[in-house]
Amino acid sequence: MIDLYTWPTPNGLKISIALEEMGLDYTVHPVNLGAEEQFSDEFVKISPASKIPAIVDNNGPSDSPYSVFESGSILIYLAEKSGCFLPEDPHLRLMTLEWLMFQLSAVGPMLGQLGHFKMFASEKIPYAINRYTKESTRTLKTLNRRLHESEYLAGDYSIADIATYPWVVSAANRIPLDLSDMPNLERWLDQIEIRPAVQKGMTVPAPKSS
Ligand SMILES: N[C@@H](CCC(=O)N[C@@H](CS)C(=O)NCC(=O)O)C(=O)O
Repeated sequence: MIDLYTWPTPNGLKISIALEEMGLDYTVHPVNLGAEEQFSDEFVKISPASKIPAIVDNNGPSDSPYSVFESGSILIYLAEKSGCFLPEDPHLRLMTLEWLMFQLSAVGPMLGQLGHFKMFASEKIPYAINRYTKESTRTLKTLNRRLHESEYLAGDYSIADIATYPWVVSAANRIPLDLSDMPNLERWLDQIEIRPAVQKGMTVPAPKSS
């Protein structure tokens, strides 16, 4: 059984989608970022930078509990544990890791900063909003070009798609950025959206009923 420490943000949703896709049993532990629960002493032992997501695999290597932080590391760990969504073929594996790294180093950070300056900053700073709109659009156009030549980011559906999907959903629906001139990206979104595991993973953690 895996303990998942998460909150409904794109970085958290990647891991619930992956766990659902891989059919791994997990227990959800919501870490309420608004209440600053990520800074608790208990959570920092699992996630040293006080960020979600993090996991504890109670049946880790040598069958002992094993904690993993950073969403990219968690995705690679889960893919290797389950044998799913990270090909063994060296070329396909490298391609998957390239697109995964592109999400981790460009798509997520640029959209994250854009979301911050557009939605949360108390002072609206046009330079920052313009800069991150431009850089975010640039990453999305890169994905759109890639998806013109490939059905999924690295050939078959993989952890690269799982990592990128919740960020593109956020770009389209929350920030929002206009994707209408990126038809390949829209086609890819539609293809992933209908996957039952994705639909389930996108609802984790479920809102508390009052
Ligand atoms: N590089 C990290 C980024 C994780 C991250 O930024 N998590 C955000 C939520 S999406 C968070 O925990 N924010 C709380 C904080 O910064 O205090 C990863 O990919 O796991």
